[in-house]
Amino acid sequence: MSRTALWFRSLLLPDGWADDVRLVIRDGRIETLTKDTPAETGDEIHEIGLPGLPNLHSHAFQRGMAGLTERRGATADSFWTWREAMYRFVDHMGPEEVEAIAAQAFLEMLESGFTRVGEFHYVHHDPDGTPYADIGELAARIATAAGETGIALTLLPVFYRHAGFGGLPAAHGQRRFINDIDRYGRLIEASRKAASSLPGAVVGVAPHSLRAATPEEILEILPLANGGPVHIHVAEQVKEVEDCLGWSGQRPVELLLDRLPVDERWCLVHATHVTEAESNNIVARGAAVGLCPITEANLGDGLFPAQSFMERGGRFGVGSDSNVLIDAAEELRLLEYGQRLSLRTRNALARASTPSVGRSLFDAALAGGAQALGAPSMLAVGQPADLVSLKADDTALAHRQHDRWLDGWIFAGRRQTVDCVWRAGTRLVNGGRHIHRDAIGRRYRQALHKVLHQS
Ligand code: NGQ
Ligand code: ZN
Repeated sequence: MSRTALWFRSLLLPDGWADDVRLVIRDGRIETLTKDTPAETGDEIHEIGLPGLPNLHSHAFQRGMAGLTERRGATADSFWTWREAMYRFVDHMGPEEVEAIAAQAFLEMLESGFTRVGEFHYVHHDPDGTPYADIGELAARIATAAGETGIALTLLPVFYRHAGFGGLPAAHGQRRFINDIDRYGRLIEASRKAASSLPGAVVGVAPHSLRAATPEEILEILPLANGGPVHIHVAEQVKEVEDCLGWSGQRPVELLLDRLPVDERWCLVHATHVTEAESNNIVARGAAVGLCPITEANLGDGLFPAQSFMERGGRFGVGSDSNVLIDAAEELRLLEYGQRLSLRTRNALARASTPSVGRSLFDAALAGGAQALGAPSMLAVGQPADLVSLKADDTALAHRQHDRWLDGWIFAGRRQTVDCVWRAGTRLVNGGRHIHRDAIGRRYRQALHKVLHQS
């Protein structure tokens, strides 16, 4: 039984900011939460506390190729040429490398203020496409990396079978991803086993996209979710919308909502290219949209109409997706800036009830991310103590208070504004540094050497 007490001068609770808050944490959960109370001897004292943010969409291994594709190629560069480069990177990773790169990505997520990751995990087989002796070998590596860093995990093993709409046969570059429905069932089982040693781990199902899985196949795998989350990439690229129209006469989101039982268990990742009607229908179903602003900008996807979606009560969270840059505050900042640039307005994503853009974005990403990852993310008695503290002496926060701290962190701060991060009551980040930063960083460099130079 472990017991610690934290005291915050100000803490953001589900019903707003509270001052002089004392939390007693037992076995990772908040046992008591008392407002307006002085610190007691032995309490850890902090100034500004927030709930940890969920990162609802990641492909951890892509951290290893961050920055390597920012070079003009022989033909016009696009999402699709980036994807070819990504497939070449995938060819050279073994289980050790998958684990080492994931650990580095998860560590950086924690350092930036994320306390749970939704890992959309689709590299399953060995480099020639043969399943490992244990079908869940690489899923287990992801779980191990999460355990090493301490981040909470929602593991989303991906069902991937085809190269394009209408069940096209998979391509050579996709051989490590491919499963039929039976083998996917075994993968889910193995993933549940791998995640079972991690406190608070959640397992969901993830048909990769309507390109990689047919609606019939998705219907068949849905029961494997067992009430857990269902994630899918959808309508990210214009070509994807055109190909879907050509194949089915419907747009991807239209088809998804028409043919599949999309509800609040679902997370529609990207949903970039939606009509107003599609956007309204997502709201009506209560599904979350998974926005990944840094990656969507990096890959030239386009902009999701977030302002109108939010105004109608749409739910969304943020994800670091390709992990080209890992920064919780910057995802929120870029989400807002995309809307400002396209709508030529300011303060696009502030709710009427909450003038602060930072607070509105943070609240929305907290609630939407928690829904999408199948795990509550709030500071209340009985809940896991997943917390972030900000550096009160950071110049971006000077002479500010409460919601203005969030505006300061998101719009005027940087990753170093984050001070400490706790997951289930364990302090994993201290002064902005993860407790295992050096060892995990060393192993990451060795793994990259192998992936990039020894194959
Ligand atoms: C992925 N990433 O699975 O890593 C995808 C690219 C695809 C993003 N969509 C591959 N950002 O969609 O086919
Ligand atoms: Zn993705």
